[in-house]
Amino acid sequence: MTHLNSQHHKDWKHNGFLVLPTFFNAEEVNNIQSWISEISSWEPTADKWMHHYESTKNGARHSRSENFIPYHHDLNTTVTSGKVIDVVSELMSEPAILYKEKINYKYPGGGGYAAHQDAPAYEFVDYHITCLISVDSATTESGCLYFSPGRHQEGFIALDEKGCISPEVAESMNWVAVPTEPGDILLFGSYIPHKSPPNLSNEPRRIIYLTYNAKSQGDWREKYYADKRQAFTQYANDGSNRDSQISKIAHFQGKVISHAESD
Ligand SMILES: O=C(O)CCC(=O)C(=O)O
Repeated sequence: MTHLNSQHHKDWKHNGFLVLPTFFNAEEVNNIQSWISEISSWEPTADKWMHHYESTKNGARHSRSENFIPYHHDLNTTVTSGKVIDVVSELMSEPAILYKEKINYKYPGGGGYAAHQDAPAYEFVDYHITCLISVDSATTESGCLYFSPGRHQEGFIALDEKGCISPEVAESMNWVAVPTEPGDILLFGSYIPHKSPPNLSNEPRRIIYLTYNAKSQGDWREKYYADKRQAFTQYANDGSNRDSQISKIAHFQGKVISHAESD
């Protein structure tokens, strides 16, 4: 079954991102919302899923969870079979496989993300497509994504020491807000520049990000998380302060705190 028409393909090629409204129906959205709540209630572990926390105006909150797919049967089925992987494979013109997954919670007062491309943080394979599932409304007030249309064809753009697009160059770029509603998906490649503001609303802005690579390039998911865990252990000990990041690039602008500080 195909999910995309020729206009979708044209928009994807031209802009480097694509919104498919109401990809999930109301019942599916309800399920996804309750799965996300379950995952966020899991106690942190040293070797399975990871949670990250930030300090907000309402106190400590989750900023991100990742590496949860092997431990949640229903979400696992939803993202590794059926229409999500089908639509990503359609855009890739070949079968896709999950590379990594995360939930960015962005609770009220939660931090934004500086202008960046994902490719510098996604190692081992040179191209990825991410399928964003809007769990809540993402508006300009609650911190939806902004993209710079058409700038996905230029390779790395003005990478600075943080792994982001240098602020001077980012300032000169054209940005469009891409709000989404619960059940919408937003697809984007790993070279498209994007950013998002903090959540200035009183509502959560939870989003799931599912990142895939071409299956023909191998299954890197376990290696990605083993490598990330090892890198963050090193950051905690090398005095570089990089353990205050939530990714290998320093794009997150919230105030990161540890699990101990979140209690
Ligand atoms: O969730 C957001 O607001 C943006 C997240 C993002 O760009 C990222 O995690 O790389």
